[in-house]
Amino acid sequence: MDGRRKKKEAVLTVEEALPYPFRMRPERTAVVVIDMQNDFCAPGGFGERLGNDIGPARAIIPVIASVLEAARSCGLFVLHTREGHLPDLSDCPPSKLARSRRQGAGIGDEGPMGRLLIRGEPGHDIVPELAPLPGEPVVDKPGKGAFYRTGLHSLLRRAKIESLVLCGVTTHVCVHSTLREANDRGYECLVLEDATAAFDPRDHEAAIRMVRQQGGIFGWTAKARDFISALSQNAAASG
Ligand code: TIU
Repeated sequence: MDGRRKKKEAVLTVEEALPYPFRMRPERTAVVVIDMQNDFCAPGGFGERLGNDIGPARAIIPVIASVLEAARSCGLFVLHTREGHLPDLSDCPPSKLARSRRQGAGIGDEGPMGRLLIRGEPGHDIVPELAPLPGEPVVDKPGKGAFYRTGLHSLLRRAKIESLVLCGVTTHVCVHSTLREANDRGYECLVLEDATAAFDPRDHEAAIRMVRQQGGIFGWTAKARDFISALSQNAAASG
């Protein structure tokens, strides 16, 4: 037409992914780090107050850090999410509030990192090791899924993203809710099994198995190192 040839976009493959190799175009792939906040990863936060062991959430911090380092060096789109509510709780469903109180982790109650699960409080901050870089979007969400009452879908569409690589906590709650919402919207999702965690490893294992069952009913799973090595092949190829 105008004589210009469209540049062919690279396609990378995570060969070890299950249930079969995961193919992605790096220019259309986003790494999504879900809810790696003090409220879920630090003592005295919402997660621990719910009665959970935060050990597994803390254990994935260095793994996610290595994923972020690789993704950033390849220029992948990186974004972060945080679960939390407005100080007046106007965006918190009464059902969620009542159940949190019943469990001894009342949303909005005072804790050692400020009010539990409230935007602007220290507990709501992302852990320092995984702090977003300037320019990386942070999507604040009132629900478990990152698409519900947020601008995430528009943000991803504007960036022409078609594939999501999911990290964060917890595998069976916010990661799965986001995965399912993303899957229904047509995104191809890869869940990094050692860069996601649940408070109870049994929940994590079950949630990971659910992703890839029935031929990848929600998407794919892989280890962080396999995703990183797929990215490094790209770096090697483009010199
Ligand atoms: N309770 C639990 O497992 N998770 C949450 O409440 N939120 C997220 O998973 N982020």
